[in-house]
Amino acid sequence: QPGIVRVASTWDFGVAANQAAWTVLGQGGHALDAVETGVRVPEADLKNHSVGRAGYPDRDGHVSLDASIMDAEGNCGAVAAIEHIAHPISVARRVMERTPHVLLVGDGALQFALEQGFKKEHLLTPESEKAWHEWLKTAHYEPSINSEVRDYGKTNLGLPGGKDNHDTIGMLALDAHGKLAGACTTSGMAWKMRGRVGDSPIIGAGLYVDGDVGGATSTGVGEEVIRNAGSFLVVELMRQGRTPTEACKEAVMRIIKRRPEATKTLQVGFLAMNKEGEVGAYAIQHGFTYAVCDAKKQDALLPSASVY
Ligand code: SD4
Repeated sequence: QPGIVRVASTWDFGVAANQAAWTVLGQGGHALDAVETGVRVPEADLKNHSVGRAGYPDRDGHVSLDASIMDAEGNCGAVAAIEHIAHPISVARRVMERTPHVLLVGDGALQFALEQGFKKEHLLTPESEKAWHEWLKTAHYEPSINSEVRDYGKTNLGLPGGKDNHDTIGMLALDAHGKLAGACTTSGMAWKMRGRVGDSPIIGAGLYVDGDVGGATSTGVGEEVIRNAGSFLVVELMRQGRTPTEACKEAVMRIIKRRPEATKTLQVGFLAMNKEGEVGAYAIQHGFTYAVCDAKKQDALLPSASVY
């Protein structure tokens, strides 16, 4: 009997991204096409300062993007610190499908994208440039917990630091053929050091999919996720029998256990989907949200449970 067809993604802009993914999934299309189509929406959104075009730059003013994509068979591709390409997720997919490699970075990733026919563009918008000039006045790097507008009720928990610092999109989909796929794309932490790479393009950190078990993706301070091989950990915990929510919670607790003090004031959120299409999430801090779309819930936005 046919199983559930579903897509889930991080944060409130996941709603629009899911709807785009649903145009593929709802017609019996493939999960891999769905996640690529879905995350291209926030990549193109000029109001979103943490993904793709209009993403906030690094401290030297360069918009540098990270993205990864993975299917149920362990095929994967990623780009890191790529500049001037509006849809890094599509370059990541080309890395997966047209090279013998998994990850291309920086100038090499750009060269490959141009060879593949992607257009070289200026991605720093006047608004993002203005925000960067504002930031330069203090040049104080302190990731905010959640973007203010997305924080349910509390505003950055009264903590210092900039707003709109992060909000990556991670997306997981299960198609009518019973296949899972995932994608993750971001401009990374605003005002990061030049050359800094986060968790999003690191397979096993920001994204992991295993067709026998499920998939996971993450958002928040990538350094903490890389340190703990976060998304791989979530999938392995599901393999051991945890529900998606239990697995996300345990991975969050592992991150906190490693650095109890530092993690009091930073955000990491995980989103997971098992191969039955069950979805769960967990975050360190209050304020993480995720969007779920299937034939019944066309555009549900849900608050994640959290430690604080
Ligand atoms: C990073 N994890 O580059 C990304 C940023 C992010 O929500 O997720 N923001 O570390």
